Amino acid sequence: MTLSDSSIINKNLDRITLEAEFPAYKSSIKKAFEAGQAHILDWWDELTPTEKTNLLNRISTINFPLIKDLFNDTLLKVPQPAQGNITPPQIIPIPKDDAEKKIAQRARQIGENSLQKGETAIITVAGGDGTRLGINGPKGVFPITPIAGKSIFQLHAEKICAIQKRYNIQIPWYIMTSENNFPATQNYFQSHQFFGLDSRQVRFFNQGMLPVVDLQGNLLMDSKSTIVMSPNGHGGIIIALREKGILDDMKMRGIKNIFYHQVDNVLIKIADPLFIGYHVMDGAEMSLKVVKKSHPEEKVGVVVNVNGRLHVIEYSELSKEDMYAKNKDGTLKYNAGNIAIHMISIDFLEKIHQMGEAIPYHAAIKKVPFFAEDGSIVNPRKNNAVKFESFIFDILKYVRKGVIMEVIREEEFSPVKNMEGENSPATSRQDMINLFGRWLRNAGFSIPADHQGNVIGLIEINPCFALDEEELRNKVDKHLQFNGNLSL
Ligand code: UD2
Repeated sequence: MTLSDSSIINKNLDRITLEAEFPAYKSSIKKAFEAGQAHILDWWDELTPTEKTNLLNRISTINFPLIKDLFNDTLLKVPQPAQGNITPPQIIPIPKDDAEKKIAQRARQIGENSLQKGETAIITVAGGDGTRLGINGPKGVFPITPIAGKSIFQLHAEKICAIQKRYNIQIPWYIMTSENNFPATQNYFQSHQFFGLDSRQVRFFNQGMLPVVDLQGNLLMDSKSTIVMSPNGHGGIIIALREKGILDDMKMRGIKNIFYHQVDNVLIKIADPLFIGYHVMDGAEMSLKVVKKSHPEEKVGVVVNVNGRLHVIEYSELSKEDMYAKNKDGTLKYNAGNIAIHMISIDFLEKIHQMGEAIPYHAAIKKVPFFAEDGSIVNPRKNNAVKFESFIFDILKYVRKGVIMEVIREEEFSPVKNMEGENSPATSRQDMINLFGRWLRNAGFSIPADHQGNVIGLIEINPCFALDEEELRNKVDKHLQFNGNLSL
């Protein structure tokens, strides 16, 4: 069935009968029909009463006109590159000389004070489906540490434990999940006693879901009674924070700023006092950490100014010309890679809520299995579907003051995205080992490396033993010998 407005679902049932039978769902049924999506009821006669109710409940959550607009706006129009005068932004560099180091020291102190006053909460966005990694379930449960095989979630939790111990505080940790991975995420934490954290400090909340459509704009089904739904992008956090009462919860706890990060970065310096400090020191609304791009086509957005306002141009939306544009010295012109680590002030979030402005959606064309008319499940070989996602960094256009801080990739950024190759579990493990190897070398130990600079052997340092190089230097046994396998 196509997008034409049909009033007959099948030979036994029409819209009027259906609305009469389920008056509570009358307006939703009407909207589905008006949007030309009546095919989602094609198997109505074959459904059990529970399946029927579930399907109607799902239909009632769908904003059909929005989906139609998104399809028409984002897919039928050629994507427009960012309009206006694009310039590289001002960035706080990695401190080199004494003057820069002094400023950094001051920022760190301010960040530590803010942490000690309990003004910072952590938000981990973990609602993505992790399709590129090819796993079934939350990405955060993926075993990642080089020797103990601890999960990404455990690694984050242990870093939080360590920070809490260092500053004698408790940091509220909010984890955004989606309908698809909420139960598995929550059960995972419960069955592991929250990895030593207080269960009351960890709160899960769901982001919204949107239906997935085919290339003609028809909603896809994955069974006779279920519509294919997908998380609405990490920008969905803006609405979810308000709707799920998270912002109120934060305000009640005296939180002023959020440390925001993506679940998949295993080198994340959670609640980094230096970053918090720069953000607080400048009275910033939203701040970003960036790294120099590793190569022009690296899959990270670039942070730029557009007409003087901060902006991230996503890698998929950056023109080839801008991607390869160079400065006179041969470096990339747009080189500030967004690693999706932000500080966001609560006041700024409130301002956005008050403005009531919608964040735009971006369309992603993907391969999505679906339930076909003949009742079979089709696993398409070509792209067949459109998912709509909003991005957190699109709120940057409302930012009046933001800080961009450059960090060293090898110390802070190694995401697990793909099963193999770049940004895979193998590269993330090696990046962790290499980081620990550098800490040990700087503490005076001999750690062998191959010609690419990769440590030969395995090293794992529990964040509770040492959260950083300095702590390691103070705690490590001076007589330690590295024999190729070291757990601390
Ligand atoms: C993201 C950034 C990119 C760069 C890169 C760094 C976007 C659109 N692009 O690219 O600029 O910073 O990360 O690693 O963000 N998530 C949700 N809900 C959703 C979708 C995603 O919580 O509906 C989470 C997901 O669990 C993950 C994070 O957002 O933690 C990033 O998602 P992704 O891996 O799809 O983003 P990616 O790699 O395309």
